Formats: sequence, C-alpha cells, structure tokens
Amino acid sequence: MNTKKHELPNLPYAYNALEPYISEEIMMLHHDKHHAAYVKNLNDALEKHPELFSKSAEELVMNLNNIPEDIKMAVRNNGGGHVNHSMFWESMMPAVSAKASAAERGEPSGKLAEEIKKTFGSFADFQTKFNDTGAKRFGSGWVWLVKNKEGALEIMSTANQDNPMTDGHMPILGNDVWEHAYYLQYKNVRADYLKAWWNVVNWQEVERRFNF
Ligand code: MN3
Repeated sequence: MNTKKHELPNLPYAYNALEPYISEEIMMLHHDKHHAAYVKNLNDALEKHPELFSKSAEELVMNLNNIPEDIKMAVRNNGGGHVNHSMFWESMMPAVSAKASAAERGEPSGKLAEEIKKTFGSFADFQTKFNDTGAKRFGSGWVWLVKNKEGALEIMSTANQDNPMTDGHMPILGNDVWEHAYYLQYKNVRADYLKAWWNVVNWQEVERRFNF
C-alpha cells in the first residue's frame, strides 16, 4: 500500500522575494509554521486510515463526502489548508516594476483577460469586486476567482480552509484573508493588504490554471 506522507512544498522564491508587499517575517511564519502544521495534522489524521495516503490532497478535498467521519473535519481543515497554501505560493511572484509593460508584469492576457472583461466589465472592476469580497469575509477564510460548474468566471469566498473544489468549482486564483497572512504588516487593515497583494500575483500561473 502506498503510505507516502504529504510533504510541505518549498516556496518557489525566497522568503523576502515578495517585499515590500508581503514581509519576510510573514512569509517565514506562514510557510514554515502555518502551512507546515496543516501538512503535519493532515498526515496525523490519515494515519487512522492509511489507505487514504494513496490519494492526492486535491482528491481528498474534492471528495470530502467519502472521507470517514472520524477524520472528515481534520481532512477538511488540514487537507484544505495544504491545498490552499500550495496553490497560494505558486500564484505569487516577486513584484515587477510598475514601469514594466503589462506583458512583463504578467497581467492577464488572451482568453482570461477577455473573460474577466466580459464577466466583470473591466480588470479594475474585477479587482474591486475581489477585494470587496475578501474584505467582507467575516473571520478567517479565502477569496477566490473560480471557474464555476457552468465554466464561467465567478468570485466567491470560503470560510476557514474550505476550498471551492469541494463544491465542484475550479479555483484559479485565491487570496488568504486569515489574519496570519497580513496582521504583522498591515495590522487590522485587511483592505490595504488586499490592494497591495495584486503587485505580487503571478498571472502566468493563473492563466495556466484557467486554461487547464
Ligand atoms: Mn494562511
């Protein structure tokens, strides 16, 4: 039986690579402590049903209904935490100079740019709606751009570490609005974090997910 444990992925850049928008201290704690804890707690839960080590974290999160009751909540929270953060690190990159062209900055282009315009009116309107949705999430959670069940773009928010995949939506971009993602730098002003975060979004990766 495959009993390979889930592992914490390395960050695809240095801890300080997202400064000044996300501090090195936040990135170290967020990756090395928070994400690491989700991975450890997921593995600890799966020890009770080791046959589930054969499933990827995404498969577990997509099929929560099939998870045994005694570990379902642990897999929902920690499997979700592992999937969400793995995607989150890949969705960011060091900020590029504001003088760079849209292509160099990696803003959405092609079909994704067209879909965003068609669905939300403009890229700026999309960002405003995404930020508002993230700001309104009460307590801890995430704000997402997803391809919904009909294949259309939609902005949604989930509580805690819930992932849109559990309800059949395909997440293509997510921002973490837990206080641990911003409090050391932005204190209580989540709205400022949400605005600053756009500087470090890796649109090439978002487009890759959109086209998948
Ligand atoms: Mn987090």
